[in-house]
Amino acid sequence: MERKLVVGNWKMNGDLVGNQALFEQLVGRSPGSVDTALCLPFPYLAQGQRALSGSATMLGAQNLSEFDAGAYTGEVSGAMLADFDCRFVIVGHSERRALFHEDDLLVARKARAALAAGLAPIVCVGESLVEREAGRAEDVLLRQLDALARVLDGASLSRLVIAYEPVWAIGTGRAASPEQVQAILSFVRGWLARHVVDSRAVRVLYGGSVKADRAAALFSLPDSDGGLIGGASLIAKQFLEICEAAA
Ligand code: G2H
Repeated sequence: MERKLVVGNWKMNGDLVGNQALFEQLVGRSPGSVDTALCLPFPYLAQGQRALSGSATMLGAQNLSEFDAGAYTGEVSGAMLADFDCRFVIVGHSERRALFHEDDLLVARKARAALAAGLAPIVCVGESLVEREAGRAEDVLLRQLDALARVLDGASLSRLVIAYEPVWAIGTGRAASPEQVQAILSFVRGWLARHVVDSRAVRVLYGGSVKADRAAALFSLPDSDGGLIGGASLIAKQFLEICEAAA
């Protein structure tokens, strides 16, 4: 896709005062030629909705329930996120897969719930270090992607955003090399081409220790449509420089 997408994933960080300062430093400052979004913790969505209203930066969340409504204590539905003008929701982040036991099919059902609520799910896929070193990276990706195709039809798959996030490069400072990233982005593109009519319409992002100094090299890869940015999205200068690198 022509326009790159840069998404900040704040993870479980922030507070009302600090968020406000960050919004003031960010809003209206990202380049107009790049799509940007911030995925906030649930309690701060209302604050984000106010702060981002009228700006080009879109709002997102980091998780949602696979269910629509009902007796699911502690869950948050896609419709609730849409009520706060969320456009995106991260689904199946490796931290949720590893720490909260989300499996491939649950992730796919959450993606389906997001689409039903009119949200664009940013579905995270990626292999662990052990899996990579065993030469199984593509097998793992295939398993994660195939689960999506078991739950979603081609038209629904075409509305996903896919984020390749190698687990070994997340928050470790150990970013994957551009060659490693391109190899997997191309693999994901190949999978999409077999499942989606207009596979080029699907954005494929990279995430994992992206910092301003490496962003341009990653964004210029042939199969890159942008990035999912964790730690660096909490620092306005870093995040804006990353957005500039995508322009
Ligand atoms: C990967 C990424 C954003 P970070 O989790 O989702 O985080 O940039 O801190 O590695």
